[in-house]
Amino acid sequence: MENTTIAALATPPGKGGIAIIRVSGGQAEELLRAVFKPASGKEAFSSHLLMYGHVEQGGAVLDECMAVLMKAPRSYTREDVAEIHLHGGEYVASRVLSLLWALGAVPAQPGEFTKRAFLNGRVDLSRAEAVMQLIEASGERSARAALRDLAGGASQFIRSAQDELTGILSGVSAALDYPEEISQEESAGDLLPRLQALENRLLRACDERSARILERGLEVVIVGRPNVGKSSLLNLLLGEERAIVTDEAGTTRDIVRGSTTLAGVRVNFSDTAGIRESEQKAERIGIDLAKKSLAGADLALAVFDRGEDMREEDRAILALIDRQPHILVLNKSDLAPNPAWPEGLSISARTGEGLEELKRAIASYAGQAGESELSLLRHIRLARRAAEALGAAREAISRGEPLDLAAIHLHEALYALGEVTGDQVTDGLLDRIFSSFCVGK
Ligand SMILES: Nc1nc2c(ncn2[C@@H]2O[C@H](COP(=O)(O)OP(=O)(O)OP(=O)(O)O)[C@@H](O)[C@H]2O)c(=O)[nH]1
Ligand SMILES: [Mg+2]
Repeated sequence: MENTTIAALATPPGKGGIAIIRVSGGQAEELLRAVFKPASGKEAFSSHLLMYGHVEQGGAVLDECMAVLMKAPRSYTREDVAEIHLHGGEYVASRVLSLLWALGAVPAQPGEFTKRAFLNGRVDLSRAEAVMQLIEASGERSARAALRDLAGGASQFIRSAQDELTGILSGVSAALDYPEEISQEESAGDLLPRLQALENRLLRACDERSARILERGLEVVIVGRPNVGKSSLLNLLLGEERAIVTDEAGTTRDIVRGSTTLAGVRVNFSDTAGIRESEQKAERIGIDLAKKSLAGADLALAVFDRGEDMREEDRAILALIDRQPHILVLNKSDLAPNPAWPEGLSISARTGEGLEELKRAIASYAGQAGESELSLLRHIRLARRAAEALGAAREAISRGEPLDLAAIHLHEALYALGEVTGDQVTDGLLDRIFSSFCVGK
């Protein structure tokens, strides 16, 4: 892999102000010199100097552009890197890329620039992943968490756990090597509290729910009997006419989705078919879908028509949502209220009254998303695996088993932590992680 020089469009395809082609590898300078003619010879092709000039093919000018050469190791990949900043059109960019392929560059795989940065030791794995996390960030909170990891947040947390664990392991090795001097009881008395403390520290950082909300958004499903104003509410929350609204019961059948950002967190709404007994095939399927999405949601907005009496169908909804996080939304507050409704949040999907309060209430269900030391699900799963191995080691020691057994569990824990930082990785794992990146990153 070190022998190949990769090239790719680093900016999104399509029309734009500029299109940047990035080249990395041993041939980067040679390729840049072959396609780019600087306007001034002075200091041309000095490292980290932005040059003005033209891209040429066989003497014909393809574009007027800027270019820069960044010599190893002071580059994104730690290899020689060249960037060509073209006018942002698809045609010119693809012509220049074809030219580079013809000269021996190979197309970069998704995430390959960042993968090279990792393999060349410029960033550890958790920081490489933070690059992707930042690109994918959908709101302020996920961006903040990504920046923290990019600055080394997750990696520092894991490294300090690794240090502590290595310390514990050397104590265990000493006890194993000198059984006459250190009795097993003695070392157990010292080990158990340290293991417990480390286990707790790791577990405190394992908030899977928050991490999932940060990565994919808070899943909110809107349910209720027909005609209470679910689709109207979806449209109001999204600020656009996404779902069809009519005064006929049973308008919505398919699930209508839409996302927005509330208090820095991405929220994915699903509007569903009104739940009732129905003879209509399509409507019945819609109702089944509604019940299924309810089961998978982080939060249910149960919508009722405040202007009407509570019906059997409303009671069925209350029973359905009873066991999961929900907000009772009493819609149509612009109409004369029927006083018999339970406590809920009054809102009018027609006038927008109560909307801000509802948004705040929804955002509060995102909990501590982005506040914990680990924010990527992959990291959290590994930290939890490490904590479980520490627990197994503790139990083995408490049962009075030989220390060798505990040592095996401790090595398991160390291995899991190493998978976060990339000290322990397989090619398969790397491929899995970097293939989710975009080409050119
Ligand atoms: N007065 C008043 N009417 C509303 C309000 N919200 C919705 N409506 C009306 O209630 C009717 C039903 O609205 P929808 O949003 O289609 O209701 P739904 O719950 O999605 O209905 P289904 O898709 O059939 O289950 C429409 O005529 C809306 O204009 C409100 O806050 N006040
Ligand atoms: Mg509807």
